[in-house]
Amino acid sequence: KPLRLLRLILLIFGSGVLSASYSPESKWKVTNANGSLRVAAEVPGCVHTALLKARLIEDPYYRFNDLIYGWISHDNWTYSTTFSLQSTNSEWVNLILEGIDTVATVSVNKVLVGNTNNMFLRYSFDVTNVIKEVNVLEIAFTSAVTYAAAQWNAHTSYPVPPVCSPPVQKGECHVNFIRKEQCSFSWDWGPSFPTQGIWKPIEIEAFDIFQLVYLTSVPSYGMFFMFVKYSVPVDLWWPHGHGEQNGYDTVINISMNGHSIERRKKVYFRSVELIQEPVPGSAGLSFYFKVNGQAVFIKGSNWIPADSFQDRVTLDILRNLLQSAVDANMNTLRVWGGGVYEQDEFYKICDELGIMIWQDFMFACAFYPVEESFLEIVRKEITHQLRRLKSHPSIILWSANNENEAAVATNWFSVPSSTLPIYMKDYVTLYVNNIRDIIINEDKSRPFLSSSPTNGQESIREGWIAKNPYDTNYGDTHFYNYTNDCWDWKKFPKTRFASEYGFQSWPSFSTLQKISIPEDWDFISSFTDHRQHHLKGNKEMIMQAYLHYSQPMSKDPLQKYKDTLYLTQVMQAQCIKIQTEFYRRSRNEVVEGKGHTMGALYWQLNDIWQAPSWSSIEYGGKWKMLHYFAKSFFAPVLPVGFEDDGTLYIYAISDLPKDLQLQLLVKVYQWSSMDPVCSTITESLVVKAESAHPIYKESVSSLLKTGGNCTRERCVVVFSLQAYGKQYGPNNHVYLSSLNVAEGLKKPQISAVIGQRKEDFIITLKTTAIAPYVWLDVGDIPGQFDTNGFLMLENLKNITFLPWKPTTIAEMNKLLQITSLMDIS
Ligand code: BMA
Repeated sequence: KPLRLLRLILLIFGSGVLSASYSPESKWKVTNANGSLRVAAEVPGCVHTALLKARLIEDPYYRFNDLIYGWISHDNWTYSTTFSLQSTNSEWVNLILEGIDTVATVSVNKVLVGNTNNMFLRYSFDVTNVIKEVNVLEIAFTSAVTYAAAQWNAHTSYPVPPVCSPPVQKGECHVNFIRKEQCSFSWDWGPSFPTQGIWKPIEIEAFDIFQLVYLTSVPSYGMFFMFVKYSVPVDLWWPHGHGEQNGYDTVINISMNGHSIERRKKVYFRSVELIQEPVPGSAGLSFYFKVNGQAVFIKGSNWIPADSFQDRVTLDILRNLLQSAVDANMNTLRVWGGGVYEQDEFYKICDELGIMIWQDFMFACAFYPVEESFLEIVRKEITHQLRRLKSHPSIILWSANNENEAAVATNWFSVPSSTLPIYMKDYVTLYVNNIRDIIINEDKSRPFLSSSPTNGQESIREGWIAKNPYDTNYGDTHFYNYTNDCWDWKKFPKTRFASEYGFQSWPSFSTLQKISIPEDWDFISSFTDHRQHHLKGNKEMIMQAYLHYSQPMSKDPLQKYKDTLYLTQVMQAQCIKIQTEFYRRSRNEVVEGKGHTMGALYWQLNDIWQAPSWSSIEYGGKWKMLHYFAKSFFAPVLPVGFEDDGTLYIYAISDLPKDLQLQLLVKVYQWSSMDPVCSTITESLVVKAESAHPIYKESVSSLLKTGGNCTRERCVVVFSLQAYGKQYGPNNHVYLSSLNVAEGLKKPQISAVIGQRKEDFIITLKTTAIAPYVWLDVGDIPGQFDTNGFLMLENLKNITFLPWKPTTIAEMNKLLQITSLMDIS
């Protein structure tokens, strides 16, 4: 037989790629178990989106529809299609399923060719002997919920909790028994939509001798790449803010017996190390990343799935969210372990934009079974995902799970303590003896962590499960506290690396309006309760907000509702600002044995639906106030102020590679006037490269004496870094009292004139008084302001709005609403 090559494949469906053999019959249908529902389906896609498209259901995100449509996930659906194939006399014909969600039997022409039970696996089934010219392909799903329960029931030796999601999440049970997006059974920010469907393309491939399944490279320089040794290149890949994202276009030719395959691939070179070494003056070990030999402060957030229905996560959505991360001066995202290994495009964009990825494996907040059958599919999953992803320079770390070391160490699920050793052993079996072993074999080019949070080396020393995985002297920490006053930075752990911390807020009215009706627009409503999946979440937000801001008092219920939404965003933005600035300024210091903080990843970047959550970006892409604040508190050069025992300190923070000579300008304002009562500028001082150092110290009482009749309640301190009249980094300020007791703040009249400059809009604001937290909102016109949520101290201020889709001044004028703090009391 002549030697013919490979994978000259018929892409039968998916991703809009149609082969010559595409025929009208290659359309999918999806049918429920009793045949009463039968609709056209798209591949990639899922049952929910097929039903929505067929108008058999409304928007699943609308009001309470997540509960109403629970039946969809409990039914068993079958996808079927007919496709024709050009006659092939190839030796082998495979059916390739890039992603099946999740439990299904696959048959071709009524012959069973394989089973699937792992959403994160690529399946290849041999169909050589069943394939004809015209074929019927059928993928019959079993409900993920039913399957998970059956697995749990079959596991009789001992329970593997958490069993069900907490009632407030209105979710399903036993998600840890199925290799599927863990948050699809509900989470504390997300609905329960345990989808069924074909979430990645399906292909047929025919070949005779060999096939190319994975083409991988590892981005470390000096490493072996394919068959060629590269010496250390000149142009390395750097994270955003630290250099260019250089890469090389390569052509790879693989030959065998005179036959060859050629592929093009972009390859990158960079090195990454996780440094855990003694820290002078501190017990424990450091925990920081060096990229290309340089220490990098990790700034960013945590990524969750961008939709419950993955087929709706388009390239545009990914690009927009990732660009928003970069625009907020982030250099890193953590792909959190309760979601999905993201699509190839996600990592490609991160490579291009220089966003470093802390990549979790998809295990979260649970104990997991370790039967051989479970381990076997996990091993396949890990191997597949490593081979798919390891070429990306953006991925700087593999981390085996989210919070499962902590779950075992501190017995989250209250199993009898006598049985804890079983779970500890299982933990090591899964994450160390299986997952870690595979990673070490497949990819030595980036560090591995067994969990997040973990104590790193110290956890290993303690047998992979530290007594306290939240130890601030080791590894990374997650920290949440909603009852402490978030303005009190002393309540935050001075950790080596903050990989999760956060506060909730509500999305804006324009986002909620799309999925609710007027009776829902009240902070005390069944809708408000329904969308809140974190126990006491709404109360906590309000309590935290009222510590420092006055309660919305409008007599108009709708206005009061909108004001409350606004206030939750103010609270969240301010809390995370204070906490993040604390982490950034702790970079170079060790105080009472604590410090040397080298990472701040707040929880969470994005949303899965329109609901209260910890996110800084709403479902749909709109930036919350926090995201605008992040742009400032993650700025490469930033002055940060805070009070300690009656003394005001200002630190200069710089992530730039070179020292700067700058002056610090400090102004004191009375709330009642836009003219500062005092203004001082320091001598030129050195702001050291890649560091955080104190540059100013003054007792608050003497500062207050410098101007007018200042008191803590009457005045505010504002500062910025300058050189020769040019400002470096954003303005910053310190409030000397809570704003609900501030004196002199007046209700400002803020007017706006909108002009256009090319595709941008310039909004000229004019205020009659100092205005804290000035918030510009243009409803659902998609786009971003250059700044928002700011403290307006000057009479006039120009704001730029960059629309993401063309719009007009008339539309902007119609929708623009301006709110500031004093409007709501
Ligand atoms: C962390 C995360 C998520 C969760 C978040 C907010 O622990 O890992 O599980 O959504 O807290 O509660």
